[in-house]
Amino acid sequence: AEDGYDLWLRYRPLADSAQARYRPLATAIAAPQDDPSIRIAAAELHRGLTGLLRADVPASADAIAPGAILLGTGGDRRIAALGLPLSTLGREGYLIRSVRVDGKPATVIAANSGVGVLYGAFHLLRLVQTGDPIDRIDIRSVPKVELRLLNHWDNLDRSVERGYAGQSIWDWWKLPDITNPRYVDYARANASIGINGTVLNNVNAKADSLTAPYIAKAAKLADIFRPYGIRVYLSARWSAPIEISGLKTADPLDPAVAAWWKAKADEIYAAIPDFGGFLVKANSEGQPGPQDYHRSHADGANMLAAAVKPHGGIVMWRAFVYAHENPDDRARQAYDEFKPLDGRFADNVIVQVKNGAIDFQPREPFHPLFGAMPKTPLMMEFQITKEYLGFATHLVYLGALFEETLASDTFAKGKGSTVARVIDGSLEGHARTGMAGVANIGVDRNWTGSQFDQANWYAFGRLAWDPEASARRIAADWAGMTFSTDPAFVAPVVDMMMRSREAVVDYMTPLGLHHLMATGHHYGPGPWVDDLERPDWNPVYYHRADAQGIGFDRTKTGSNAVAQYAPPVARQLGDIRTVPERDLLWFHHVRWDHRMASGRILWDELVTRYDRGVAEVAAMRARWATLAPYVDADRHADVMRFLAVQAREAQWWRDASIAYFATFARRPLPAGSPPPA
Ligand code: GCW
Repeated sequence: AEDGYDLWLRYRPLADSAQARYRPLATAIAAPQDDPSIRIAAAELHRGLTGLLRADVPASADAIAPGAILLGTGGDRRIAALGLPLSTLGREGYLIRSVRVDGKPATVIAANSGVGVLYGAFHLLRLVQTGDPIDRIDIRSVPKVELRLLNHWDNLDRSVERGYAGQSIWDWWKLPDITNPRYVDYARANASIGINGTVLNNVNAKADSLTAPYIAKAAKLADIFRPYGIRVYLSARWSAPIEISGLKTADPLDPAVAAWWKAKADEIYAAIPDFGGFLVKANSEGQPGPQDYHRSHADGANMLAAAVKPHGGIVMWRAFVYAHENPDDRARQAYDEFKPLDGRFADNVIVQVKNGAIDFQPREPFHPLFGAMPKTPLMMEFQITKEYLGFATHLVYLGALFEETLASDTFAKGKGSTVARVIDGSLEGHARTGMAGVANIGVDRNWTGSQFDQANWYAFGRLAWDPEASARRIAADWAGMTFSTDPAFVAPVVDMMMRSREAVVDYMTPLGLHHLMATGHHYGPGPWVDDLERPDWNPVYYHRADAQGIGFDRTKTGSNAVAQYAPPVARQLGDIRTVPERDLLWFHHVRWDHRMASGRILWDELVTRYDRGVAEVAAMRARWATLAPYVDADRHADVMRFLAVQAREAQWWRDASIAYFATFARRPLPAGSPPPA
């Protein structure tokens, strides 16, 4: 039975006609055996092509038959003889070309490293999986972003913070002696989409993860991942020197503290020579940090950075801070704390910023820090796991969300200063660049808790490689590889995926509403909650509904958070006449009878959007039902069951939200509204 374990690397036989087309173009794999990554590339091609073409496609060191696929780096004699332009590919880029070798037609996959060749092999496989022609090809691909990382919020007891796919795949008790074949499949899947690093443990870190036994466990995983081009990183707990070694302080300017971290870094690098570095959540949500000692984020980050610097390591310092004193607007805090530090971070520090200023909502305007710290490399943090978007049960394609943020224009250096260009370093001239995704992976057979959540892992990797790639194209690749390449299947599924994001916005938090989820777990509606210990945890703090209207005034008359954006953006968002409706209630407190673009008043529009979200899920469900002929019965039924839950819960969101907001608006439902379920 199909259970989704194979992800997008299924390699089931293509249709007979397609097999016949590809077979002469994939007769054998010629690959040198001395590079571990190239050996893996050859093995993957062998496995993939043999499955897809139902023909043995042998891998060997030298034989060049007509139709061979030749792998290698510029160091190989045969590749060198082809005179390919490898010099601009960097370490990870690759070329795939139709060439002639010894007079015979062949396809070459060439790069400057074995990992580059491996990426190219996965690309060639994708072409075959999705039915793209591979005769006369000439592909050049170079990643635009240097660090393409998963962040696992995995705890050492194997629970996963905000994880909805079962326990952590890291079996800490059995490591390092016993390893799971799943670690290899994890590495294959990540390499296939260009992910080159993984932070193994939760940012809410335990000091234990930096002790000798855990370093040995992490080292074992690093050994497994290395030939797949994946480096291991660890989240560091700020107070670890106190907790592990009994130091009196964790003050970053105390020489004993700096010496402790230096020794710790040396110890880690002795076990993991290519250790990537540390990820740090400090002075946020009660975590310890340098501010406990009246030092700045830069003081903290730079001290750690000095410890890993001799080994080539980096520090990723998170800007997700909101803290102790209650600010009048939580959305302002990261900018207020970090912007003044621009230019004060060491050159091996990169500041990791969430896509929006609150917290991974179904929709947030881009974070105002993007474009605002030109002297500091900023990396993106997206959340692949759907903490605020219905966990693993709701079908929401996040490619659309990621793309929307990346395409947003910061106007930091005039028009065209997109978030993507901040992230890829081209806007401000940074070589150090990165994108992190909070992983949605667990021990469930299908890895991500649902079939369609695999698409979010996939899309994250592809967009990290190229932040300007099209989410729609990526969805089409994924759907073709994962289910069926039949256009009668792909077209409606891609359409459904692309619309699914707007659907969840509509039925949970339309028109710029945010943070209305139930307390703690964030599943289901809770807009009425107003009794939590901190005001900025309460949904009422965010929607601010009253008899006059609804929404958070972030303009001059309110918190003025809008002023954190570059002037053209601030002007547009700060003016109720020009703000896009999708962000309206994020920035403005708006009267219930405000006239919307549709001609409806705000209250009616709000209700209409909630209805629209519910209707969209009903349409998704009806559509998926018609696609049964293209999908194996098990996975089809699996998705069907999830959509039934989503349909019910979209109604729950709508009915609960409208009933609650009606107590302020005191207006009838607009004519034609469907009755509550
Ligand atoms: O989204 C919030 C989550 C916390 C998380 C925190 C963070 C890891 O609710 O679970 O903690 O953000 O990103 O640090």
